[in-house]
Amino acid sequence: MPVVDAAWEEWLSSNVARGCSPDSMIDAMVQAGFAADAAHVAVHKTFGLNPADSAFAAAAATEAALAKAAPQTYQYDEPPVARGNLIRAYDRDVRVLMRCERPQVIVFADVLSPDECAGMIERSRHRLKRSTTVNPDTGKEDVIRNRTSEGIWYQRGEDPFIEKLDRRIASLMNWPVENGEGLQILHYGTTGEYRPHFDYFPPDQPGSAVHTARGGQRVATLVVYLNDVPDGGETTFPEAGMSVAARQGGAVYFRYMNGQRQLDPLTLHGGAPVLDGDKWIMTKWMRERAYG
Ligand code: PD2
Ligand code: ZN
Repeated sequence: MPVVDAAWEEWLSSNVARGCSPDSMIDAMVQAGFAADAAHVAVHKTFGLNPADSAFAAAAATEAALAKAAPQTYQYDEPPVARGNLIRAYDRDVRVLMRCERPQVIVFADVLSPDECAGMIERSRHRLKRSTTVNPDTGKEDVIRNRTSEGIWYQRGEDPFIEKLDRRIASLMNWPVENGEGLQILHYGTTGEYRPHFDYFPPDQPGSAVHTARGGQRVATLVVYLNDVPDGGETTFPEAGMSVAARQGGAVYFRYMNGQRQLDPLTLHGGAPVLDGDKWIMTKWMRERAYG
């Protein structure tokens, strides 16, 4: 189990300064392998609150502490995605269903056709491996309980079909295709979930440097739903009180790094437990520079 060393103390204070909520910080620490009570104590000490005092949990105390921390607010500059209700993305017209400004989230329909979704599932089904999560201390990929799914990665442009999807998605996200990581396919069975997390690599966690050495920080994500999920499996944004249902061919885009390289804590997100059936998604993460 990790310990609250100097790097974690730095992470705690910078997250308080950025305006993260205590709950989101506790979630992130638990995701990184801390016991819930240890995370709870560390977070509340950083907020200058006494963890033994039951009043500290009261919303008023939390609000006061947040106000005192004088967060450096994330600046919402213009996202790169085109305006309008229909976007020509390389070889396909993609419909916009919803746009949210804070955090920057866009929901699309028709990113992939039903045949393309089925083709992606079929070519991936036999190659799945249990998914991993980045260990914040070491930067290595660990299999942990917070992510109960199986997945595979495709190399960028590894065959003409994958290359077409890489180009379509880069065009939709309006970000260079070279800055994209390879497509990842994930499969969740019933009860499978991915607890709330950030897709960016927290700058103050020791393990992040291993990942940002190639291509820099992640800037935005596109999650494409490859099947309809009968119940559960939404992509949730707990800080924004928002969730997106999985509809075949649809997708959710979210952007978390602005032009000043600030990171948006409101993009905390997760994959809710699948309550009926299973769930297939395809994810593209974009970096600030070429991901060579
Ligand atoms: O499965 C999802 O909806 C989901 C939600 C959030 C997947 C990811 N993040 C991810 O793969 O990062
Ligand atoms: Zn994610």
